[in-house]
Amino acid sequence: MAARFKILHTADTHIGAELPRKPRRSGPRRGDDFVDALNRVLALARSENVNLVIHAGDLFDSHCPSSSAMLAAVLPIRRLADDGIPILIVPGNHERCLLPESPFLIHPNILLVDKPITLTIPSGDTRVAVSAIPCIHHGGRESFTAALELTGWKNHAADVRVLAVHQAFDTAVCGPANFRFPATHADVVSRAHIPSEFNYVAAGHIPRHQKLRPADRLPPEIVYAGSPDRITFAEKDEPKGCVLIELHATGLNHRFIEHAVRPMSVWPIALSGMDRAWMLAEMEKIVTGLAPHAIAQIRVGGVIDRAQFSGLRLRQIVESLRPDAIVQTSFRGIDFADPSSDRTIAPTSASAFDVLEPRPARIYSATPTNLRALPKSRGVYAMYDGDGRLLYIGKATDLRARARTHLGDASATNYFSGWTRQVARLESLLVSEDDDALRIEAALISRHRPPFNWVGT
Ligand SMILES: [Mn+2]
Repeated sequence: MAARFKILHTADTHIGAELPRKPRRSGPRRGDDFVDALNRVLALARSENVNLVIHAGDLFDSHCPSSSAMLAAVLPIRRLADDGIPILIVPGNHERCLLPESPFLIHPNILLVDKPITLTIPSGDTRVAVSAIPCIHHGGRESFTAALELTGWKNHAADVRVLAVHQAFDTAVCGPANFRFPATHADVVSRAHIPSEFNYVAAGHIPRHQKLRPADRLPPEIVYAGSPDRITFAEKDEPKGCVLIELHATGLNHRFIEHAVRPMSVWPIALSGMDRAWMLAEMEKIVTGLAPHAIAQIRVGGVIDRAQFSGLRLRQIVESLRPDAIVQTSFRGIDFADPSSDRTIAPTSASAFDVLEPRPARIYSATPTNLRALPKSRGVYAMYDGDGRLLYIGKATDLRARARTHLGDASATNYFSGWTRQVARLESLLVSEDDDALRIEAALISRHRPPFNWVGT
C-alpha cells in the first residue's frame, strides 16, 4: 500500500571536509566522497518522491564554508527544491548553530531553521507537524525543554508529530570505544524530555546510525540517520545511508536504507626488531591487498633505530602501488632508540613482559577461542598477532571480561573490531593494586610502543 506521506531523514554530511580551498598537496582526498554521499541521498529522495527531506544538521563541515563547498551542497539541494521537494535544514554545531547565508538557499522549498519552529503539512486528511530546533551547542540538558516550548508545537493540531534536532541524547553511542553519552553531562539532552505526543525524532550529530529506545517506552524513538559516509576511521565498520519514514494508515514506520561506501580498514605494523626492508615488504603486502578504492590507515609502532627509517618516501610508494586507494600512515606509535643508551631493540615475539624486573612469577596465556584461560582478576595484558608481534598493552580489573570486550561479538561495530581480528594470542599477569597495573602498563607501553596504543590518531 502506498504511503500517505514520506520523509527522508539525513544528517552530518559535513560538506567541505577535505575539500581544500587551495589544494596544497596532490593526492586523493575524501571531500568528493562526502559530496557524492549527499547526492546519493538526495537522489533517493527524488526516486522515492518524498514529501519532505529533513537534514538534521552539519550539512557543512564549517560555519564558513568555502565557495566550492557551498556550491557542492547548495546546487543539488536547490535542484531538489526546484523539482518540488521541500527540504528543512537544521543547523548543527559545525555550522555554529546557524546556517551560512547563500542566495542559492533562498527558495520557497528550502527552510533553514534559524529559530525553534513548527510547520504543519496537510496530507489528505492527515496533518503532519514538523517541529525543529537549531543546535544548542552548550547546555542542551538545561535549555532543551524551553527551546522545544518555543517551537509552539502545542498550538498546532496534528495527527503525526516529527521533531528535528541536532543534539546528543543520553545513551547515544559513538566513537572508537563505543563512548556512551551520559545523562549527567550539561550538553546531553535527556530522552525523557521528549513529550510522548511526538512520533519520531529526526536527530543529527552522532555519526553512527542508531535508534534510542524511549526512556519509559512512552516517548517516540529517537533516530540518528548517521553520516551518509564514513568521515573518520572511528566509523570504519559502520553501515551508512539514510532513513526513510513512511506514514501509513496503520501509523508511522521508518527504515534505514544503506548504501555502499568505500571500505575502510586499519592495519598495525609492529616494528620492534625489524629492519627497513621488512617494513617496506610489510607495507607493500598490506597496500596491494586492499580492496578497490579502499581507505586505509597503516598504524606503525615499535622501538626502532632511526637510521633504518630515514628518507622513506612512503606516500610515493603507496600512491604508485595503489592510485585508487587513500592510505594514511600514522607513526604516533614509533619511538626511536637512543644508540647511547642500553635500551635494546628486540622483537617482542617472546613476551612483552620479559622486560619487567622482577620477571613476573606467572604469565597467563590465551587465544581468542580460549579466553577462559585468563583469570577474572585485575592485571595487565598484551595482545599479539599470528607472527608474535605485539599489538596492544592494556590493564583491566577483570582480564577475561576485558578480553571478551576486545574480541567478542559485542565488538562487531566498535573501533577495536578491525585490528583485533588479527589477535592470535593474549598474555596477562596479575597485579593486586590498580596503581601497580597503571605503572606496569605505562612502563610496557613506553618500552614497546605497541601500534594500537595510539587510538584515535
Ligand atoms: Mn554535530
